[in-house]
Amino acid sequence: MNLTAKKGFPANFLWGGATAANQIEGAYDIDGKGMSTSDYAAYKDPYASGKVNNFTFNVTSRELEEYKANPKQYLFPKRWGIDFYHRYKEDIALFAEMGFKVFRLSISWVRIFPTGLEEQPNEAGLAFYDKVFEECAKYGMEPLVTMSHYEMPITLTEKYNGWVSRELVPLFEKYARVILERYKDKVKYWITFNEMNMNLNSLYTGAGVLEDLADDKLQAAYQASHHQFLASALAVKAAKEICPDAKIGCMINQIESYARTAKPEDQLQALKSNQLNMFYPDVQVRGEYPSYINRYFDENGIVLKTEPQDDTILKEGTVDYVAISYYMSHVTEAREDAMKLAGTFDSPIKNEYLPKSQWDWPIDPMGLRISLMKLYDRYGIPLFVCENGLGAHDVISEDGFVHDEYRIDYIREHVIQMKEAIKDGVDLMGYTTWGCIDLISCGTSQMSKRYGFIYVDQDDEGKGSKERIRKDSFYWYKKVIESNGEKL
Ligand code: BGP
Repeated sequence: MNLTAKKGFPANFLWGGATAANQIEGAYDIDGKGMSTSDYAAYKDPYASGKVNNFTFNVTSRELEEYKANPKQYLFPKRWGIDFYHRYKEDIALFAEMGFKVFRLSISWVRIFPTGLEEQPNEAGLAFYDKVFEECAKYGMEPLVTMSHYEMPITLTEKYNGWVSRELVPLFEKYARVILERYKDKVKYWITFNEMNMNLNSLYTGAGVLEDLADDKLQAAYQASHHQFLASALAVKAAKEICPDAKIGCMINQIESYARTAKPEDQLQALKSNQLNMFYPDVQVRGEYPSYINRYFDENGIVLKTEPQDDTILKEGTVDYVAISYYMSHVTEAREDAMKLAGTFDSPIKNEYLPKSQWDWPIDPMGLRISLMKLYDRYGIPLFVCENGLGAHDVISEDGFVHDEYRIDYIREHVIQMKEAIKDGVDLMGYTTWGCIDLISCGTSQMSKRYGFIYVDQDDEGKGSKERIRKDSFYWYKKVIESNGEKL
C-alpha cells in the first residue's frame, strides 16, 4: 500500500511536442511516396462561408475526381507541409534546445507502402524515418510514433472506400509489423490510431471513407471503427512480440460533456455523451465492447459485420496506456440531437463561464483535470496528454519577434491542471503540446492557424521563406521543462 500523496510531475515526465506527417513533411511526391488521403484535402477559405470552423474533414467522390482531374486549380497545403522532410535536422535541434524529452510524430503509411497493396516496403521511405529517429537519439529525445494520423493510401479509398472494408485490416497489420520490426531499437512509445473517436464526424480524414458512397454515415463510421479496432489490436499484439519493452497506446480526442443543468435528464444525457466518447478506449483498454453500446446500435439501426475471431483479437490486443488530445469541453442537455453532437466540434450550447479561441473553441483548462481524473478512475492505466494547444493568428512584431503571451497563458493553465490531476493520484506519463512548430491545420488546411513555439514563415498559399523563428513561448516552455513544471 502506498499512502504518499504525489507533489507534482514525476522526475521521468515526458515533456515535448507533437506533430503529424501530413501536416509537416511536404515532399509529397518524392522518394517513392504514394498519394494519401491528406494529399487530397483542399484548402477551403475558412472565412468564405462566414463560418470560421469550415472543416475539410469530408471529401466526396465527386470532389476527389475533380481534384484528380484539375489539381492545378486547387491548393493542397498538406502536400507542402512545412518541409520538415528536408529541414528535420534544424527542427529537431530547435526542439532539443527547448529540452524536449519526447517528440511525437507520425509515420506516413504511403512512404512505406505507396498504395498499401505492395508486398515489399519502400526502402527510401523507411530510411527517412531512420534518419529522423537517429537525429532524435543524438539529443536523447524519445520519439512517440503514431502509426496512423489522419491519412492513408488514397488507393485504398478508391478501391475499398477506406476502413468500411475489412480488407484494410491485414494491410495495416503488414504495415505495422514492418515499422515495428524496423524501428524496434529506436522507438519505445507508440500510438496506433490518432483520435479514433473522430470517425463520427471526419469519415474521410479519419477512415478514408467517401461519405456519399456510404449508405448510412453512422453505420459506416462504426463499421470503419470496428475494423480499426481490429487493426489496432493486431498492431498491439505484434508490438508485444517484436518489441516487448515498448509501450503502445490508443488515443481519443477527449471532449468532456458537461450537463447544462442539474436536471436529472441533462445529467443522464451528459453521462451518455461521455460514454459515446469513451466507447473507443473502453474497447481498446478492456478488449471488448461495452454493454451500453448495444442499445445505441439498436436504436440507430447499426448492425456491425463481425467475424467469430474478433473477440479474441480484441482481447489479445489491449493497450498499455491511453493518450488523449485535449482542446475543449462541451455542454449538453436532454434534446433530440444530443447524441449526434456528442464529441463533435459543433456544440450549439455555449458555456458562459469559458473564454474562446479565435476559432471559437472554448478554453477550459480545468476540463483537462476533470478528464484525466475520470479516465484514470475508469481505466487505472497510465495516461498521456499527447495534444493540447492554442491555434492563433500570430504576428511578427516590429521588433522581429512573436510575442505570444496568450499561448503561454493557455499552456500554463493547462500545465497547472495536469499537475493538480497528478496530485489527485493520476498516473500521467507525459505532455506533448500540439503543433510545437507551426504546421498546416488539420481541420482547415490553413497555415495561419498557428500552434507552435516556433514560427514558420509561410502563408496559407505556401508562400514565404519557411524560416524558423523562436516565439516568446519557446523560451518560456524551455524553462518549464528545465524546472520539470515548477517554473510556470
Ligand atoms: C487534432 C488532430 C491534429 C490537429 C489538432 C488541431 O484533432 O489530431 O492533427 O491538427 O486537432 O486541429 P486543427 O488543426 O484543426 O486546429
